[in-house]
This record gives sequence, structure tokens and C-alpha cells, in this order.
Amino acid sequence: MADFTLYSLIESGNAYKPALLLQLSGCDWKARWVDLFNGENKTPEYLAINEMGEVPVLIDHTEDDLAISQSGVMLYHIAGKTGKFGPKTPAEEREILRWILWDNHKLTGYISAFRVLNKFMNKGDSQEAEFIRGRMNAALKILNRHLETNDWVAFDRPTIADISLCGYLFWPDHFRTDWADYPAIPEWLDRIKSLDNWAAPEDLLPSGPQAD
Ligand SMILES: N[C@@H](CCC(=O)N[C@@H](CS)C(=O)NCC(=O)O)C(=O)O
Repeated sequence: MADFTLYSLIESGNAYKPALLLQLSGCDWKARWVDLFNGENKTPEYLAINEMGEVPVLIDHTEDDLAISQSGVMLYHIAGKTGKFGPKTPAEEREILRWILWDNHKLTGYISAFRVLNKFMNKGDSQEAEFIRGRMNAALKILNRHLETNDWVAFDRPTIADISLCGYLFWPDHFRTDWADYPAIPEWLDRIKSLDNWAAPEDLLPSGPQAD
């Protein structure tokens, strides 16, 4: 049996975050597809492993099938076990957490909301979409400005902060963004892509049920 199972699906950038860390860290893991679009994440069976009804969920089989929700917590958990891409001091822990919280709220939060309206609901031109898009653009501007003078988001090395923030960014067309407007972001994404063992979301996440 693999060490980890990641409940996930290809459409989820939040699932890509732990999947990418598992991949970059050389972990032994497998994906378990979740039928999110038909509401599997709201079934009693699913709520029993994550009361929040969200994807992803990480099961750590090396710790009595410990179930972890929230991608940021998974990133800390995996990095803590492998010793890779995590903080080395309490001050580093604070700095990385600062970016992961900002990502969940301001970057991924607004990108994923706009992307749902734009790509999956055909409502990309609605008033609510315009409001969310404005918040998304403000967050992209902040990230771009930070990356103009920093190769990596925190410190001088790649960390789980980079892995969290890049979760949706390999799909700019899904949220109507032209990287020409934020030129430091694609340069940073290229640095992430050049990490050993990097793989695209499509190569890591499932698009349907798989054989065991
Ligand atoms: N902050 C959470 C966000 C998880 C999230 O919103 N997942 C989406 C899929 S990418 C989801 O499950 N949406 C369905 C729902 O919330 O009901 C994380 O980082 O894990």
C-alpha cells in the first residue's frame, strides 16, 4: 500500500498543491478521484472523512490512516515528515504560514471563485464575476510585485509557500489572465517547473475513477 492517498480531481488546484509536494518530495502516494461535480463530497461517507465537504483530503497510511483536510495543513504535514520544502525555524514557520494564509484567502480564494464562474458556469461576464475578478487582479498584482525582487516567495529557496501559491497558476486561461500583465509571475512559474520531478496538474490528478 502507498504511504498516502490523496482524495482529488483534475479540476482542483487546491488538490494540485499537496499532489505537487508529494511528487517533488518523491513520496509514495496514490490519488483517489472524487466525483465533486455530482456531489460526492457532500455524501455522509465523504463528510465522515472531511466534515467541511471539501477536496482535497490526504490520508496518511503511516499514521493509522490519519485524515487531513485543508491543503495548507497537508503541506505542513508532508514537509514535516520529509524534511523537504518546509520551515527550518519558528520565524520561517511564521513567514511561510503568512503566505499560505494569504494564498487561501486572497489569491487562490478569488482565483478559484472567478474560475468557477468563468469556466464551469458560463458567468464570467456577470456582475458578481467582475467584482471577484477585481479582487483576484489585486492579489495577482501583489504577488507579481513581491516576485520582482524575490526568486522565491519566502527566503532564497523553494518552500511550501511557493507550492501553495502556484496551485491554480498553470491555468491562466481558466481565469482570463494574460501573464504579460504580471511578468514576474511566469518567470517564477518557470523556476518551479525546473525543480526536479516537477509535473503538471494533468499528470498528477485523476479525471475519473481508477483501478486500485
Ligand atoms: N482552503 C481549502 C479549499 C478547498 C476547496 O475549496 N476545495 C474545493 C475544490 S478545489 C471544494 O471542495 N469545493 C466544493 C465545496 O466547497 O463544497 C484547501 O486549501 O484545501
